[in-house]
Amino acid sequence: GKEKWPRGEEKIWKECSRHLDEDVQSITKSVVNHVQTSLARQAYNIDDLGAYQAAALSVRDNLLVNWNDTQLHYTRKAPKRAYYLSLEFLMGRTLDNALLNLGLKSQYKDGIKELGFSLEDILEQERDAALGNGGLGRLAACYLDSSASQDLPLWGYGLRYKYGIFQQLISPEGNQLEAPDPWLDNQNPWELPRLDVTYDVRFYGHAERIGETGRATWSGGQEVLAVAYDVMIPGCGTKNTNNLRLWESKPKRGFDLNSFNAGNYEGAVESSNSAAAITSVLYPNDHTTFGKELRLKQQYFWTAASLADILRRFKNLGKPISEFPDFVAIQLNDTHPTLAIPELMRILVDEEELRWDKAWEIVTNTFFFTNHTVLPEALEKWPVPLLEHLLPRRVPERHLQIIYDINMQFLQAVEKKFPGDRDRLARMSIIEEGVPKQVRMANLACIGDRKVNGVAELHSELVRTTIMKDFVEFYGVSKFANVTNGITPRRWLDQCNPELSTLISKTLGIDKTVWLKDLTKLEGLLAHTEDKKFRDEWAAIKQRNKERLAHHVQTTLGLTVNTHAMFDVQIKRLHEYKRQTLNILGVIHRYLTLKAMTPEERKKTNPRVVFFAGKAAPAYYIAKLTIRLIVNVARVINDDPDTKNYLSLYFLPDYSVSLAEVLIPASDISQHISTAGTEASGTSNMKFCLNGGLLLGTVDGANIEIAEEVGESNVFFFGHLTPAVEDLRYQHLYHPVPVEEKSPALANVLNQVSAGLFGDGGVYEPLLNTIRQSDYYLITDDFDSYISALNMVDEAYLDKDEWVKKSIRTTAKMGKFSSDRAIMDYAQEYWNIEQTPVPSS
Ligand code: NTF
Repeated sequence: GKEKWPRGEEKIWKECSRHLDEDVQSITKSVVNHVQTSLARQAYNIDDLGAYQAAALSVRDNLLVNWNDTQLHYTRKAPKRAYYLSLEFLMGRTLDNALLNLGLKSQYKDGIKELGFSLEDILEQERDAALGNGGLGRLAACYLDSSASQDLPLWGYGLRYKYGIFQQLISPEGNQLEAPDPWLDNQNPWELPRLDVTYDVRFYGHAERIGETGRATWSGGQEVLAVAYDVMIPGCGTKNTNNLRLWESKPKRGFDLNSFNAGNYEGAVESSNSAAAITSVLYPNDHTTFGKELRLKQQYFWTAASLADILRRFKNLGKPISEFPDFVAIQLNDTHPTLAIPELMRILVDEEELRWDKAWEIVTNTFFFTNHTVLPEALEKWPVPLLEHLLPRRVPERHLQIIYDINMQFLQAVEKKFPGDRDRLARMSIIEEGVPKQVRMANLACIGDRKVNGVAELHSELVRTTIMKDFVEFYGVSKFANVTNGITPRRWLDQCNPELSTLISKTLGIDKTVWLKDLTKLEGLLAHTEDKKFRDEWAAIKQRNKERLAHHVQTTLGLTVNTHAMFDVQIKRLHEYKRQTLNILGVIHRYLTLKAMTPEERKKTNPRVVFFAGKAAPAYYIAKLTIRLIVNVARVINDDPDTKNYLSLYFLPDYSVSLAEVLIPASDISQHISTAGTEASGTSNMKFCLNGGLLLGTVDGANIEIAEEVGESNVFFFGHLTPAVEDLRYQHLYHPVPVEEKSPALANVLNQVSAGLFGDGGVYEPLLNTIRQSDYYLITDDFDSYISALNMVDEAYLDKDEWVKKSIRTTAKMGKFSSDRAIMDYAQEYWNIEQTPVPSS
């Protein structure tokens, strides 16, 4: 018979159940309790870090009350669920966010104060969870926040890297150095180890086909254990608390007994090390692929464990396997989890013993795929020999065999629709011919999915007309859609800019949870743009945010920032397509222009402080050289008595989510200046605008939709448009025009760098040559129009009143860019899942 739950008296369980601590007294009590019984410390030896840990554990207890209720509610209601598979979740800090979402911040502030600590100080003790590179990983984090806030039954699945994105240091010469990020060293109060939730994941070994059934068995090789760690994701203004499940790899047995018995002790330990290595580190590449075996192992380990877990949960429902897509939707965040497609085929065919066609129907109704870039170097391809080696080794290799089978059926269908078009078959094939052959993951993802989407209107259109053109012609256009990215207004306004949040609530006359969950309500601010008192408060908050940033720079770098200048910010991964070079060359141009002025003329200019932050992939030479140039230009400019009151420049090391939270609210203008057609969306552009910073950018990614919302008169656009890019690149190659002719101003800047104005010019030659030679990212084409745009920004800033109005209008029109809108779009148009609010008991 069925086991009876609960085992004891239900009444007792209910009576003893934990509830949220809502008053200061019980909060103080629970913090002290954790100091004593979790940390084994006391009033006499507790410092800020200890106080942070105790407070975090106490908040975690509260989160768990909601988390448990949510999971039970989802289990009982058994709605269709969505799963977000992402190799990256760039979460940042948790404590402040959890307090705000639980609505307990002021109580904790008081409680902590009674214990003699300041909440502000202890919040600073938390290390960022930096399990991501940039926009793709932060987007995943925003979507988790929105899924909980919108009561959607969604779980994230990722890897629990022991080391997150590297710590960036800057050497005395201005070079980026990388140090590991041991973020788990102080224990992580936000995760729940689930040592009982484990799966075996097999690598290597061999597969044996079973007669003509199409099935196969797979055995031998290395078995690794996947252990679950759960991270609670609280929603705002709701009980719903979702789950992010991160897998850690462990050796299945302490070590390999066979080697040990054969006297090979080292070999035995090695295999256990190699299991642990799988989740040891996040790959720090952004927009490139390295084809490393360990990365492929990560991808397979993670997709296999996640699918096994999803399948187990589905099976608990007792439904026939054919109903799998009625209860499960899986979103593939980029091509990283694409091996989930052959893996689910393997499970359905080999283990569930379904016919191939039936299995394929399930698979293609389960998966959805988001593409995040059209840059060719970022499109994942795996060498066939690597896949052969990693997954079953002997012929026929199971996953590879499945991929070949999928490909064969697919190409037959293509051939039927476009008879004799061999070039088309070669382009659409999952396998790219060559030495070695490669598996094109984007093709596999597209073929194995229900729907493909890009992340902003322009980008989705480029997906349809460039990288997926053949597939659009084959499947029809309706399979290829758009979901413009979004950001969570909880972290990116309420948390990072509390004063502005308060002013907005006061002005709109509504509780913050209302507009934080329906961001279009911000439009109500428009009615107040003519109110001088409101504008003054708005401007005063910006000023205080600038002072907060200046204070941060003072305490971390020991440098004094002029807070009366315009704050101009570009923060993102260093990449040629993002064109930090255009920015720094523009700064040099400004410097040279100022130098040529008389002191009286300079006084009439608009003082400007330029901030850069961002990491370069460790092997990306040109990006690292750009950092070096920025750092050395900063040294010269900031020291020049002629100009330093009018122009200064800071490179803030070790960019992170937490640093972004200080930088973004302080910006007057931010730069999003990618070559048209290269930045799929961008998401920091939305964050700056939400905080009343204006946007200087190219007609690219989500900049376009931001301008549509706020009106073109409130943004500063420049540069060539996407359709011109290809022709310009062609001209650079076949009809080059010297920089001197194209832009004398730019030529002068380049020459000054070469001549050594910022230290040994020779060092920068490789960087300068990318511009002087093929100039793939069109710096020479856009430079003059960039400089005019900067001048227009200066001019606009002189009219302070009008500037503040623009700032208010910008914030007011950002409703569309809430990640709540985006997640609801996925829920309704893709996953077909429903809001499942947990009743407040
Ligand atoms: C990034 N893509 C894009 O470059 C950004 O424009 C976009 O905002 C984010 O994704 C989120 O959609 C990638 O990081 C990757 F991996 F695809 F190259």
